[in-house]
Amino acid sequence: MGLERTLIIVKPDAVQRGLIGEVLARLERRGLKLVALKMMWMSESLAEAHYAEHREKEFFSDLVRFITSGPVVVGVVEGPNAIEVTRTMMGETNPATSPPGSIRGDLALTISQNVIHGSSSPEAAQREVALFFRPEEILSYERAIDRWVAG
Ligand code: DGI
Repeated sequence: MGLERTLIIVKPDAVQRGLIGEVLARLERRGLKLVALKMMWMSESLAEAHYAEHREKEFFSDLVRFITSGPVVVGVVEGPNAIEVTRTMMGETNPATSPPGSIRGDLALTISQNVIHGSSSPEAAQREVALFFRPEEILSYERAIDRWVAG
C-alpha cells in the first residue's frame, strides 16, 4: 500500500493569516493522519539546515528570513503515498501557476509566501522528519476511519 510519512510546515504567512486550521483540515479531510504536531519558532540554523539544498540560490537569505519571521506549525502526516498526495494537494511552488483546488492555488499569491511546505521525496521526508522530531514525538495509533481511507 506504500504507507509513507512526510513533513509539513504551515509557514509564517499562514499562521499570521489564521489559516492553520484550514490547511490542517484539508490534509485531514483527505484522509491523511497527523502523527506529530507542534508549534515552534524556527531558529536560523534549523532553517538553514532544512533548506540546505537551496544554499547557493539567490533567494536563500530571503527564504531563511521569511521562514524564521514568525511561528510555524510543523507536523508529520502519514498515509498511503502521503508524500506525493501532499505535494499534489499543495500545488506548484509558485501559487500563480497552482490550480484552484490546491492549497497554494486557493490560499496564496506569491512564491515567497506560499503557505505550506511538504517534503518532496522519500529521502527528503526522512531527513526533514528527523530534523524536526525526535522518534518518540511521532505517534503510532489507530483511527477507526483508517480502514475506510487507507484500506
Ligand atoms: O518544495 P517547494 O516549497 O514547492 O519548493 P522548493 O523546495 O523548490 O523551494 C523551497 C521554497 O523556496 C519555496 O516554497 C519558495 C522558495 N522559492 C523557491 N524558488 C524560488 C523561491 N523563492 C523565490 N523568491 N524565488 C524562487 O525562484
